[in-house]
Amino acid sequence: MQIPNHVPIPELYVSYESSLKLRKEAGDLQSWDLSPRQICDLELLMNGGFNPLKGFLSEADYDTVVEDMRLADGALWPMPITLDVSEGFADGIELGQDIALRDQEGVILATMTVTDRWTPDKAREAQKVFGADDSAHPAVNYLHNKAGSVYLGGPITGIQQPNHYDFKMRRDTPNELRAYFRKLGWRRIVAFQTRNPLHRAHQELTFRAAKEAQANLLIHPVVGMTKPGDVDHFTRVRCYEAVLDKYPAATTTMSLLNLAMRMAGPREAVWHGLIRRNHGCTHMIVGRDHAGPGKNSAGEDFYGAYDAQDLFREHQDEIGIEMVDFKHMVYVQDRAEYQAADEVAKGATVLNISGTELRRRLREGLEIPEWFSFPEVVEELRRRYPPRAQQGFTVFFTGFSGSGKSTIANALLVKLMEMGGRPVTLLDGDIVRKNLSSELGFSKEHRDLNIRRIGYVASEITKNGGIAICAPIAPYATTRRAVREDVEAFGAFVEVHVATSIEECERRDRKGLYALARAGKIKEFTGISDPYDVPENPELSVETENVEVDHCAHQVLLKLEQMGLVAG
Ligand code: PPS
Repeated sequence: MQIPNHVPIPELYVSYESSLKLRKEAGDLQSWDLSPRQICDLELLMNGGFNPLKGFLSEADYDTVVEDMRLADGALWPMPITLDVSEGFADGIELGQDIALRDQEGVILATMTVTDRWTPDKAREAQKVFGADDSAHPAVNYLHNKAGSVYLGGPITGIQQPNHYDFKMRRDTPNELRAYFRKLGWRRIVAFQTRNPLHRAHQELTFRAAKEAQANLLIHPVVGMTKPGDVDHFTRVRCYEAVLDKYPAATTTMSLLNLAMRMAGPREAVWHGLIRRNHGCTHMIVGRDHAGPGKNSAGEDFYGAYDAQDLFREHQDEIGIEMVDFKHMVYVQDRAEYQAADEVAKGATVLNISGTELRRRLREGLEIPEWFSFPEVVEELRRRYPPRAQQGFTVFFTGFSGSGKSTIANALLVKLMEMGGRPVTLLDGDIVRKNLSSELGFSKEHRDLNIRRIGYVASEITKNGGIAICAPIAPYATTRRAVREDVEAFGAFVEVHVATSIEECERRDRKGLYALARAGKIKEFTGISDPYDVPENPELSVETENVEVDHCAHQVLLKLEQMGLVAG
C-alpha cells in the first residue's frame, strides 16, 4: 500500500520507555556485530526508508525478490536486504530466538527475532540481481568476498538510530523530510540521487528538471556506501553546500541519505524510487546509466545506458513516483551557456570534461575552467586531491619466497628516502610477521589476516600522505584486491609482481626453506605445497633473473614517475 505524502510512514522503533527496558534485556541476548553496510540497511529499515520491509528478508521473500523483484506478498521490492552472518554464528542460533544487533562500538541498535536461516546460492543472486556473476561488479565482489555465507531473516524491533557525528543538521529520516515538506507546503518534490560532486551541468539539469515538473528540488546524496574509489562524502557534502547557494532561495533543499548502494543499475533505480517515495518525494531524476557499476571483466558495460530508465518507467505507477528523464547537459561555447544535448544547434562548439579528465586535471594540478564547475567546488576538490606528487601511495610487492621482493623493496626505500619529501615505511613480510602477526601461521585464513593487517596499515599511511612499501608473498588475488580497495580510497596502489619463477627461487634457496619444504618439514609452502595466484594486471612486473637489484628498484621508480607519484 502506498502511504500518502502528508501522513507519517511507519517506523520500526519502539517507544522510549520500551527501548530502555529492551536495551537492558537485550544485554543477555546473543549479539551480532553489524558490518558498516548492515548498519546502513538497518537504519533505513528502522526509519521507514525501506518501507514496507519490517526486517531483514525471510527466505521466502528473498527467493521472490531475487527471482522477480517482489516480496512473497507481491509487493514490488527489487533488492535483497539480508543479514549475512558467519557459519559459526548461524550454527549457534535457534529459530524463534531473539538476537541483539550492535554497531561497531557495541551499542545495541535493535533486536531481531530470527525466523529464517539459510545458505544462499550466491551465484544465482549475483546473476539475477546484478545481471552477472562477475566479481568486477562491486556488489558481486562484496557478495562473494565480504558477505557471510549464511543469511538470517526476521522482524526488527528498533531501539535507537545509529549515531552520526557528522553533518547532523543535514540528515533526515523519511518522516522528518515528510514533515518538512508539509510545513513548507511543498506538494511536488523532485529528488536528485547522487554519489558524485555536483558541477555546473548538474546544477543546470536539476534546476531545469524541477522547473519542468513544477516541483521543488531535493538534492538527496548518498553518504552511506557508494562505489569504491568515489570521492569521500565529507568532501562531497562540503561541495554540495557550496552548490546549494546557486539555486533560487527557498526552491531547493538538501538532505543526506545513509544508504549503502549496490550499483545494481536498473534494479537499483527502482529501489531508489521506492526509497524516495518513502521520503515523501513525488518525482525522481533518473539519468543515463543510473547507479552503473562500471565495466565488467571483459571491459564491457554491465547494463545498457537506458535500462534503468526503462525498468523504472515500467514500474512507475507501482513505485508511486514519477520519473524525470535526465537531460544530458552540455556547455555550448558560442552561447556561453548550458543546453540539453538534443537542443544544441548544428555546428555549435560543445565543451565537456569527463570524470576521468577531471581526475587527471586534479592529479596534475591543471586548470579546471569556470564554465565546468564552481570555484568553491574546485577548491574543495583540490584540497582533497592535491597533485599526485604530494599524495600518499602504496607500493605492494608480491611474489614467491626468495623472489627478491625484500631486496628490491629495501633498495626502493633508500632511493625514496634520498629523494625526500614524504615519510616512507617498509612493511616487509618478515618484519610484519615479527611485529604485527607473530601469532599467525600460513593457512589461507592466517595469510589473509596477515595481508589485511598490512593493507590496513598501508591505507592509513597512504591516507596521511606517506609512502608505504609492502613486501609480503600475498598469494591470493582476492585478498590483494581487497587491500587495493582499502588503499585506493586514499591514494594510488602500485602492485609490483616480482616474477621470479619458482624454479629460480628454489635454486637460490637463500633461507634453506625450499629444501625443508621439499622434505615435508615445512607444510603449506607457497609454490611447493600451497597456491600462488599470479597477478593478472599488476601495475608492473619485474624479472630478477640476471638483472641487478638496483635496476629492478629503478624500474619501480620509473613507474612511479610515469604515474606522477614522484617528481621526475
Ligand atoms: S603471506 O603468505 O603473504 O602471509 O606470507 P609472508 O607474511 O610474506 O611470509 C612469508 C615469509 O615467511 C617464511 N615462511 C613461509 N613462506 C611461505 N610459505 C610457508 N609455509 C612459510 N613458512 C615460513 C618465508 O621466509 C617467507 O619470507 P620471504 O621474505 O617471502 O622469503
